[in-house]
Amino acid sequence: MTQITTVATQPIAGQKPGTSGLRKKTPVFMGRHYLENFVQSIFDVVGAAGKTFVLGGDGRYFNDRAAQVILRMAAANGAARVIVGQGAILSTPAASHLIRLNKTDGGIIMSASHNPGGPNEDFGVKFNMPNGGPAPEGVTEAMFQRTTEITEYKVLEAHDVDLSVVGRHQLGSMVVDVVDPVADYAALMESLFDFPAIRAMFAGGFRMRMDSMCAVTGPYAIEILENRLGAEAGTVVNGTPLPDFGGMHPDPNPTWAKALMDEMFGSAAPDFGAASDGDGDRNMVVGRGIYVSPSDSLAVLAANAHLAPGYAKGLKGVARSMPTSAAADRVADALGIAKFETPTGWKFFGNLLDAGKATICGEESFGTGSDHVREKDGLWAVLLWLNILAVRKQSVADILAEHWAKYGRNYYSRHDFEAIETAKADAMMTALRGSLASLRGRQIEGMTISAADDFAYTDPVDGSVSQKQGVRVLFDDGSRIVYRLSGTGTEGATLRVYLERYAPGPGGLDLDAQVALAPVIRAAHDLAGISGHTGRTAPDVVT
Ligand code: VG1
Ligand code: CO
Repeated sequence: MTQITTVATQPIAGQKPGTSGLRKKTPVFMGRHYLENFVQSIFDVVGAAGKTFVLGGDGRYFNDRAAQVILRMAAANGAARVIVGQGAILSTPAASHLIRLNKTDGGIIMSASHNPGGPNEDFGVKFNMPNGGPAPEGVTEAMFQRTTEITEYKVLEAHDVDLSVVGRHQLGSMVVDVVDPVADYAALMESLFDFPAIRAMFAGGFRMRMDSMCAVTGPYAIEILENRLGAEAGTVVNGTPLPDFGGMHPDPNPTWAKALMDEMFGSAAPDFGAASDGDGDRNMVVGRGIYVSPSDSLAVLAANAHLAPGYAKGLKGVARSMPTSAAADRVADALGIAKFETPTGWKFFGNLLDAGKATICGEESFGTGSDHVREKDGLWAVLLWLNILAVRKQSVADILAEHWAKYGRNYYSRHDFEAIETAKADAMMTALRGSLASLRGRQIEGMTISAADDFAYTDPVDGSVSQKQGVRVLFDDGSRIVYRLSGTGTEGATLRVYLERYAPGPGGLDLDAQVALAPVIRAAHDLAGISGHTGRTAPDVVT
């Protein structure tokens, strides 16, 4: 027998979703009423009665248990049907696709993305809308409000649903459809890219390394790259999703994907390398002996997307997050298409994609995607790169060199200062914000500050306004510094400093980015008083 129980509860402080959903330490999520309060708040805001949702996660520790709780709560709240990835697994872009494909009322994704997983690491839950994209600020704010006043939640008393095999189950009066997490996504990729051309490139001896970092993309990458495109067996490494990601930190950047970087810069380097993050929405691409900065990757993809069948008609527009370099803007200008600058976080791209204003979007944090789903999509970016390489028959290094020669180069780097005491980071940002009015005209490191502000965004589609999205300092020579605090961390504060400098070419295009940016980096430390406020003189992670 199954029976709906109403459990009395009390609000738990601090259940406030950040840049992408609610992220906390796993033991916090596993604490009494914690997951339940948040899930009930989601259902209270979006409504569950008679609705269909998608459910899946990145496979981290607690993913399987949380899925059972969410299913029982969905059933108790009157949902009609939930589509779950087999083993409760779904990459974020695959979940977005399933929401759209099945025209569901949204979906719940269990992931803390790049944050490490395990009993003492991180867990997270995010809600995606019927368009497949992350809930916008208005909705996440309503969910947070709900968590502050919740008094009860509903759960069905029932056995676990067997999620290990594909098929249909009944949970109370709700249907649970367990689906292959890869099949529909792989079919979508096949509809966008020239698989025969890429297959021919692999058959011709092209070699790549894909590091799935023991996170969710392994099964997707093995099916698509090895099985469908014929890349040699073993192309995908760390391809089995593990609850603790094998102890890896599944953040695809040169620091955390060091093994891949070493291989790509070594003597036996393959032609192309890539890595993706915990939930599969982000990517790093590397050529033989050359690192592709995410901002440059976005620009190259925008400039060459028409070479892939799915984008042969051209792009409607290109959108980038504010801290992302202006390299993509130059491509948009050259193509004569619209360009957009949004706050950090994929939720801000959704309206532009839905309204048909932009086709390709990207963030400096290794996220790129298009209107094929409403999330950033790591494997999509890898496949678009492969399609471009198959058509142009050039190396990654040659493609980048040609790109810079044509558009100039936006030298770019992000410096992260992690686990700073929150009060100190806040004090630094407050002081910086207080100094903005006086910065204009100031000279530093041979540059003159032409403007300084706190980025605010008015959504061009629905008119909603998002304030305080990051401090920008602009210089007369086109250089730029951006400061903001991370909204995805779970320990103290992470300060992100984004550094950019433009070199028009033809000379000065092949410097090391840190060397080219040295004056901007010094100015960034000076202007914000980073060491005075935080005690830090050097970043923990440089990308
Ligand atoms: C970071 C990135 C941001 C990205 C977000 C979620 O946010 O900077 O660009 O959208 O992570 O990505 P923050 O607030 O820590 O800077 V994912 O793939 O890790 O969910
Ligand atoms: Co992610």
